[in-house]
Amino acid sequence: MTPPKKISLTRYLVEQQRIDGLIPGQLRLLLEVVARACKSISHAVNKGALGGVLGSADSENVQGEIQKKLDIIANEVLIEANEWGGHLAGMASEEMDAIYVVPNRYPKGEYLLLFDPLDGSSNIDVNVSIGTIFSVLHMPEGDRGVDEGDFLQPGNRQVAAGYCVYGPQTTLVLTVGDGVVMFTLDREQGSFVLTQENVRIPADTQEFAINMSNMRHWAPPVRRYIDECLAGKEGPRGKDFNMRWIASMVADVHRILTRGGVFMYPWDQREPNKPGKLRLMYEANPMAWLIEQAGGAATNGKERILDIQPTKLHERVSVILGSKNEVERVTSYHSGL
Ligand code: P6P
Repeated sequence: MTPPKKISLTRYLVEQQRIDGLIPGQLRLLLEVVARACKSISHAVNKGALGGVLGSADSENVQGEIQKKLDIIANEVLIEANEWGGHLAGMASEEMDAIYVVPNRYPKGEYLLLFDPLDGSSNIDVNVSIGTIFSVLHMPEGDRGVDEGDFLQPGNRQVAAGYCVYGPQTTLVLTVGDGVVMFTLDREQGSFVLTQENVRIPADTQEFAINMSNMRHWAPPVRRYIDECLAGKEGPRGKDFNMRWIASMVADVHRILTRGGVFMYPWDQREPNKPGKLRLMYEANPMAWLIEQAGGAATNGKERILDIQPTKLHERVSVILGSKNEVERVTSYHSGL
């Protein structure tokens, strides 16, 4: 029997560009450069202690979080890989306070790239899956220089979004608005190979993901939803639920894209002025688009995440995403239904 045809990321993007025009040449170049950067990050992550890349970098990022060495390495890899290609006007990263404008020594392109270079950093030193999350926007019209305001577009304006999860496999997950596809890194060939097309999330689930240690701080609608799940088949849901919490959004979202579920990092009263822990521009927006493109839903408890108009580059948001019927139930509890 002839082996199944291996379709590389490059071939997939070229064929998609030819078929539906959703991937103009510059965007195809951007996605291939990001994928190559993720391969380099995967290599560094896989080396772990052997590469001297574990542990803290003894510095803080704009979020006030202690940076891991790999956070900084991943950020530098993405910047260096993307700045010279002529496809970008600028970049924004969880690890950098200000935007990164492509230096004048390189040509500027029409796209903006936003990323969390290494999400789930608390898992790096304990060998648990982590990942890179990225979002692509179009530079607004006008031939003036790029500034932070150009990045402040709602998630429904993304032209591409994805992540690369560094786990037992290194898997790149991508949408350009025509569904979700997955590519697994073939380390022998050094290329991403198409391993899943038309990813779909079941509308119902029996699996929720939330950090239960924050239970006493949750708002009543979240507490009600989780209490009902915990009540199991004797309770109002009439079925038992399972719980997962990897504390790495990329890994939790990958599980949901693979078998369904609901992921929640809601507002809580620990820091009432913060809408949530996760960042809108380079965590919630790309993940929300992937989830919706796979048939799921993503809200902040009150509105669709992709419709939120950002006001600050590093603003945070409450996140409820995954199987559509569960997300709609949690959201309905927030409106008192
Ligand atoms: P906690 C990782 O730091 C992250 O930003 C997400 O990837 C993850 O879902 C969340 O924070 C984990 O937060 O409070 O459970 O450590």
